[in-house]
Amino acid sequence: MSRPKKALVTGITGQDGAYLAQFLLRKGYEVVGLVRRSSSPSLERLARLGVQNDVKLVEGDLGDQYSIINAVQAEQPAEFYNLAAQSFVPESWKTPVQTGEFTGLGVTRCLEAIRCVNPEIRFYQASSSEMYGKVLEVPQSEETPFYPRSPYGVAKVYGYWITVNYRESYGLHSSNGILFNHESPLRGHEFITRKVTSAVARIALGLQQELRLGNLEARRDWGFAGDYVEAMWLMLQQDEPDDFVISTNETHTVRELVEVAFRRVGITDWEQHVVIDPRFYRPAEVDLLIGDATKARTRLGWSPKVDFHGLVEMMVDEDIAWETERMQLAIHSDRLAA
Ligand code: NDP
Ligand code: GDR
Repeated sequence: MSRPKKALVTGITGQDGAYLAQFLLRKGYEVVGLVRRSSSPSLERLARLGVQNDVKLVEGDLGDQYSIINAVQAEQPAEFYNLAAQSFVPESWKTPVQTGEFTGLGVTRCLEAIRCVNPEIRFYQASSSEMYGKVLEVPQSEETPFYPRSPYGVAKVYGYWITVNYRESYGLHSSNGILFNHESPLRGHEFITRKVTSAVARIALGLQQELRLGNLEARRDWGFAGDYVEAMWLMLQQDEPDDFVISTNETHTVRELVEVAFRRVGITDWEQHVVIDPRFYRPAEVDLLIGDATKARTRLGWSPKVDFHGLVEMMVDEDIAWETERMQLAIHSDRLAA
């Protein structure tokens, strides 16, 4: 019997890492996750998908070349998915150097590890629609020039080109997925979708009164993370490496997101709960992101399954269930303490 394929995944504790681990395990892969040293690594997302005991974790940091070489040398994966990054755009204005270090240079460290240890390992880089920034074309495709608008976007442009460069310089099978925003019940609470759906759940349950937001007119092309990890895998199954836009080809405003989320819990006068707070505006905004994923559809046979309304409603429903469970646990522990 042949040995299962092995994949090394950086960023496995993040949203996409958890969904990709689950996806690869279902395909029969051995999954190894690179995690940075911490007194208690957060395995919460892997646990919520029920796969925390099925992945092997190895220590490593995108800031440390040696640790990545060590992990690749020890594990000898067939595929390497680089999902790790400082991924929150506003944070990148506060920590531009660190963002460049991990989100940008970290990609070179991964590629160098592959080049030194085994150039046959296939590589996926988590590139981003933020590279289009002040968009030069609508919708954005693989041919659209980049114009990043944040230190994060600038670092991702570097990561994109170094991935192309190692493909052209050393013949590596290295591909960029240019992914537009993708969300899920496992999304970090600082990102707009989860910030809205968790607040809506708490407001519906009487646990919170107001929701403070920034620019309601910003537009994004939002998809479901569970759909997008399949596209990552498909890219590495192609004979030739290449770059692909992954998106839903629909755009919605933050205002629509807020309306759909509140409507799900029966609240129509949502303006009563929303406070516009200048703290959540950005120094430079990305206004109109909408992807054209024709190449992925035709060449990879990929298409998204969950639409915008389905996504927002799934997230609100899970946040209601989550908050309800937390309330019940609190009541239960109060009873025990009494
Ligand atoms: P998350 O923010 O949820 O996860 C980021 C992951 O990176 C975490 O596991 C984090 O580990 C890890 N990480 C951060 N810094 C380091 C480091 N120095 N060394 C090792 N690991 C590190 O991101 P997502 O899952 O949403 O996104 C995955 C990737 O896709 C990111 O590169 C992101 O920039 C990119 N992307 C995301 C999109 C989206 O809409 N979600 C769209 C386009 C691109 P820890 O738990 O230790 O913090
Ligand atoms: P983004 O995601 O910057 O697109 O990056 P985010 O959800 O943070 O912002 C989307 C849009 O919502 C507007 N907005 C707010 N955003 C946040 N976070 N908080 C608010 O209160 C708020 N009010 C309005 C923002 O101005 C913005 O226009 C995500 C990350 O996952 C990146 O890593 C990834 O590369 C890109 O998506 C594609």
